[in-house]
Amino acid sequence: MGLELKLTGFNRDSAAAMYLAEAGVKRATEVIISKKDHTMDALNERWSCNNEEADPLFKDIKIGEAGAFTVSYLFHDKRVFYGVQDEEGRININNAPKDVIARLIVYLDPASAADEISSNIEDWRDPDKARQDGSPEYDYIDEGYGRKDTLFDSSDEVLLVKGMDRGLYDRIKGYITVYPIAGSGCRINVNTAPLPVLKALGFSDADAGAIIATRAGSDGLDGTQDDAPFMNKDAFTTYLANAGIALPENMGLVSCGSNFFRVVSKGYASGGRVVKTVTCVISVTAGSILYWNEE
Ligand SMILES: [Ca+2]
Ligand SMILES: [Ca+2]
Repeated sequence: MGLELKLTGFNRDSAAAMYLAEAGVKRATEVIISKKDHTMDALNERWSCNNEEADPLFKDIKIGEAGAFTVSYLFHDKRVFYGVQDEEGRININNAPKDVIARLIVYLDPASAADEISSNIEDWRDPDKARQDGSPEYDYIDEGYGRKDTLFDSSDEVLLVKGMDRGLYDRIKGYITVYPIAGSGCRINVNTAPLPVLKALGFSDADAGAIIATRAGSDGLDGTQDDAPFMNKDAFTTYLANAGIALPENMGLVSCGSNFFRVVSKGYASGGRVVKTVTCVISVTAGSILYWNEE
């Protein structure tokens, strides 16, 4: 009887933690959807890196007696940002050109066979069965499964691709996305993209560093009041010219705003002893949820 009561209590707390996490998703979705104009999205806006002291939105938000939620993410410099992540600060492995993926891999793991692995990623996702030079795509007979020849449904699916191992995947997973899976192509928001993603666009180390230093403002930190984001692609192009930075090979992918955002919301019930996490990816243009995961 005692055990049964305990289990019932645990189930109740689990359900409460899940509802709290969902409340965080609802809050985050409202904040990002209520921003109507996404021609420019920057890291110092309230959806991305909110000032929780002045305007509590995402950090340890208490809901009655049930518990609390927190919507946050670890920025690549290890600071915790309270808000939503820009999915277009990542590289879309479904739509990015092969050379962009190759540059990301070689930057994050210089010892890897980046060219071959990125070719294998392209072979995996494209419908044809031969490379441009006419050579056959890898057949995966030894692995015991077939090559997909269609788009990735999730990032970890890339682990099935020849040459991709857990070590390399762990290095790149924070910089890749599969959303949008089809349709709108690949865009990279230079206001939110971290250094490895700017490198993947074709910028040098020094130029990628200069871009971040410019957008981050005088304190040198992304996501603070003094940030100076690029207002649109023309402004970015003008900045590059004035700074003497050559246009990168993949300039066509550059954008300054985003349509896709990732929410990671944690619900805490029973004094924080029971935690549930909801991760979702939303399209602000379609107003729809592309991905939803509860754990
Ligand atoms: Ca193929
Ligand atoms: Ca700043």
